[in-house]
Amino acid sequence: MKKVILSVAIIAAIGLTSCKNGTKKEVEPTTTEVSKEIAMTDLSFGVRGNCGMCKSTIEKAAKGVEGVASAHWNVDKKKIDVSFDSTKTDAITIHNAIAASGYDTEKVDGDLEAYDGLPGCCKYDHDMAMNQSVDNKDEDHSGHDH
Ligand SMILES: [Cu+2]
Repeated sequence: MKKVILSVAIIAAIGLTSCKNGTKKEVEPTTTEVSKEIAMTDLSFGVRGNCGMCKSTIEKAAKGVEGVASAHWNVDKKKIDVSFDSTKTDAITIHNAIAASGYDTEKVDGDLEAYDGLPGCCKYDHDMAMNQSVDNKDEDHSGHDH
């Protein structure tokens, strides 16, 4: 008789825990631990844009790609740094996502319809130099004395 009661109790306990799991959804931040174990690929490339609003649009577009862990666009350098899981996505997918939001990248021209929908301050110049390096020695020979 005790056995029966025990098994009923066990079943009830299982039922409760599984119910708990059902309502919990995927909010548990176990992914932070996992992402540390996955080898992340760091990538940076040029993206045109003007201001802080551009920054949030560009970064949102990049982060919208599954597998992208982080995205930081630099308004001065016109360049984005992304970190992504190369088993889930690749560079060109991220380029395309940013281009779809209306912004030119080094490899893909921004979608013109999306560009038209951008706020006035964000209508960047399509001839803007991107991926500007602060210590750019390529073209500038004024710095040295040979
Ligand atoms: Cu802007």
